[in-house]
Amino acid sequence: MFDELDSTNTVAAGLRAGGEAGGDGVVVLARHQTAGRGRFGRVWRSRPGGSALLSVILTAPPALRRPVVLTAWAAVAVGAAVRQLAGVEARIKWPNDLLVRGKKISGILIEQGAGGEAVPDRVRTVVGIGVNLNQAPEEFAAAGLPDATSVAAECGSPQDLRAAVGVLLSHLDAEYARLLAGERAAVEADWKGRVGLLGRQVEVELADGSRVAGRLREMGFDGLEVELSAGAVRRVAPEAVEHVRAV
Ligand code: BT5
Repeated sequence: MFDELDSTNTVAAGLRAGGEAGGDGVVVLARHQTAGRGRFGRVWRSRPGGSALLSVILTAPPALRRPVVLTAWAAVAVGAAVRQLAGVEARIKWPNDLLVRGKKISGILIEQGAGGEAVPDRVRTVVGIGVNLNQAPEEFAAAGLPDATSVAAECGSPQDLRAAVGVLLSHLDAEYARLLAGERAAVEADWKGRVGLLGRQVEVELADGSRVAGRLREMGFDGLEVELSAGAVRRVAPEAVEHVRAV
């Protein structure tokens, strides 16, 4: 646990993979980050004590190490923590945001193989999680983030950082235990429920810039099935999907 560092993901990736400090299950926590990152070099904003900021180092077995599985794991655990802390349900916005009433309460940043030596047969993944805890709506507005929210803004009670982090870690542990116990389908079902788009008309934006529109017939770690207007079904791998939106 650090008072201040640049980014928990950067520090976690820099820990020696073979050593105890950089081993499986180690969590790097910070009260404040001076260079918090989102995806594609975007900035993750926080102020001291305002957010839960942490990175988990995982050397997950091959079946679990796909980013879609690990992002879902973190998102399901954050969703359960937000429910426990704020008494509200967070929805997952593909691929890595958690939204309450349409506003972003948490973001997840998965980085694999960045900066760490490989453990034989085990790729190291750093799962970075930021959860907004104590920011007021005015604070977000002043920071240019009108579409952000926090646990305190949702439930009206200021959050103790350590207690909130404890709740978050206990859900991360419990969901990871489910994955390791072979209960991938249970985590997948929770993830699917929190995405909340099954059966709806959606537009899927693919990594190559193309779009697929239709009814989302099924979704899982193995792919999305979109029923096109003519009745044909298009299957896409989660890795090929940039965004999924209801239309
Ligand atoms: C994310 O990226 O949402 C992943 C954020 C991961 C942050 C954690 S904190 C611990 C660990 N260490 C790090 O350095 N990072 C991880 P992305 O989907 O690219 O979204 C970034 C966008 O979210 C920004 O461009 C803003 O629009 C918005 N944003 C920034 N700070 C925010 C906040 N506190 N709350 C809500 N939205 C925010």
